Amino acid sequence: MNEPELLHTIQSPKDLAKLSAEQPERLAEELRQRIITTVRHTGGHLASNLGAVELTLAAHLALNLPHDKLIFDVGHQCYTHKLLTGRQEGFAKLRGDGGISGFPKMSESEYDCFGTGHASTSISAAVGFAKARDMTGGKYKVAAIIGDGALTGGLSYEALNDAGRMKSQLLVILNDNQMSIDRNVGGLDKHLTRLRASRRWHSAKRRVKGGLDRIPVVGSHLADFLELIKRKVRQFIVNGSFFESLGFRYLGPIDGHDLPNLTRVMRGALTSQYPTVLHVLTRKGKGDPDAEREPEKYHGVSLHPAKSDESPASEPKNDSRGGSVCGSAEQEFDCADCKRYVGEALVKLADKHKNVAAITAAMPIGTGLSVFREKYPERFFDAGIAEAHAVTMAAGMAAAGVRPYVAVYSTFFQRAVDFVIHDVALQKLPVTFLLDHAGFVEHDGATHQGIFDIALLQSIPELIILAPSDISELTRVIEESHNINAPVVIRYPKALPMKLDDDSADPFAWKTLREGGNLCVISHGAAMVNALIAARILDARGIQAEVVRASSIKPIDADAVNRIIKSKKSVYIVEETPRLAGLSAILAHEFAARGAGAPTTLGAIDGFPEQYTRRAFEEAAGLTPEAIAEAVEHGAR
Ligand SMILES: Cc1ncc(C[n+]2csc(CCOP(=O)(O)OP(=O)(O)O)c2C)c(N)n1
Repeated sequence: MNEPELLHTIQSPKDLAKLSAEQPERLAEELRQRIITTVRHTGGHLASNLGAVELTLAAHLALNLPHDKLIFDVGHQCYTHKLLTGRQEGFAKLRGDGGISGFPKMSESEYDCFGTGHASTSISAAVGFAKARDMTGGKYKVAAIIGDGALTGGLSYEALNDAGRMKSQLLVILNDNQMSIDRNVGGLDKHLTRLRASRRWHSAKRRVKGGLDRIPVVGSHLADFLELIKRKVRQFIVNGSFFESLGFRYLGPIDGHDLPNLTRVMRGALTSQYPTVLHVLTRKGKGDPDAEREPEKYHGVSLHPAKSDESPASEPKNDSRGGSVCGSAEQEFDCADCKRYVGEALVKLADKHKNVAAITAAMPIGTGLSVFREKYPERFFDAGIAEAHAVTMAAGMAAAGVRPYVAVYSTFFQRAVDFVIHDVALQKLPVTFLLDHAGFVEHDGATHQGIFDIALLQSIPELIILAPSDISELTRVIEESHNINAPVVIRYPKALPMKLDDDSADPFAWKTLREGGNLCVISHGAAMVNALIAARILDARGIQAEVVRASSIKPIDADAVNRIIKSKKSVYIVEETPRLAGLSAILAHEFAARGAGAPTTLGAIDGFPEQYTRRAFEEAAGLTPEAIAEAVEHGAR
């Protein structure tokens, strides 16, 4: 007979107290199954969540939430936490329109005490909570869960360095699965490998000690002797942990899937009145044979439209590998994911030029660079989750005569802006930045939007910003960028149509894709195709609008702007931009400088777009072809 489900009886962490001693392990299995079945339908982060089930459940058993504070890093492993905190219903629509976020979010639940989506923030935030507690006489405990991948991010070290001198409770739970999205990189990973090895030594020692204890008299002496030399031998093997040298207590490593022991040790660790690191070993993808075998492939599972509600998404895709999403354009244009073509274009460039190098920040698959890594391993560099380091390292390489191409997502590039200004642009170094997922980003929600890069970069002198709107143009400007002796940003969305028009010879020249009357629509990037479809809709209504492709955002094409000002009555800019920023802001200024009224922006975004589908986003922003046509027609009247 099947036992009744435990999970549905857990509506808040308080219900965990009602479980018998054996039930938490059954609950862990139910959580794991719920995550597998849901994520296969909704898409989401599979492997990371499966590895963190026991870890999260143990934290819930050991802490008193929401009084105590549990802070996640990246947050992509928070599904168990969401299922235990009253969100089982919303979980069925995870990451979809109207569903819950795939990341912790303060506005979603009192149990999400700190939101996240970008890596390496948890220890800093936890230090903040602990300092606030100590300052205000609070009594709560603070714990951060951080992966070994997120620990490669620089902010983690700044926080560890600060926290090491604290003399109050702060628990850092290191979720070590030896993986970032891909294999983890760097010196700290080597150190963790040594610490992991100490676990094998510990368990061997425990076995020997247990055996000796059972031999009367001689055994206990020998065991004492063993205890005596323990510290020396441990030092020899582990050579002191990095965390201890910073002032932390270090516990572990322990098995992250042995729930009873994990809970016991975590409870103990939380009694420490000093900053403490608990090193927990987990297996990414645990419980799903495919995800265990290929955790990098199953890090994120893309939403594939299931054929029926019963059929799960068949082919899981990496975080960023999902099927192409061109929004409205998909029905009319042949669309594809950009990253594949970016990878191939870079390989071609490297075939031609020996000085070409490719850099990524922990996302070789997500940015399409894995093909480059295979062909040119000695010219490929993974900086870890360290976008700022990737940028300044590229500056150093460029200063030494190499032509580096740095491929990162637009949203993660945000944290490297000072380094772009100070190390690259100021020194006029020819580094090319390839910003993937620029513009609106589906499903991951507010933390992952790529809408801010133009706003953040447009004021930087010397920097060129190119925004191709089809894959043919994208690969061409990558090739062209090698001839440009200046820092260049090439920004592009996850997916684009293959070809909208023949490429212009000059990457800086704006091109008229469709002739029109005295109306003009200027666009770039993912929005371009909807502007074209809108012009066709208008044509059917007897209204002719010119459609201009603004391939270069900085510099703008001054000749094209002068011509448009002279010949057009109304000008519209169609782009995915925050209000008062982007090409719209640049053109408002340029038009005013020439004595013309500012063009009208369609699509300006107020606030942080949530986890919409592309279509829902276009509807909310007024960027569907119909909405664009409507607005232009209205202006024409
Ligand atoms: C600043 C930043 N850069 C890149 C990413 C993309 N990213 C999401 S998860 C991840 C790997 C995280 O590895 P780890 O912390 O070990 O967690 P695991 O998935 O292994 O549990 C990366 C690189 C990000 N979220 N934030």
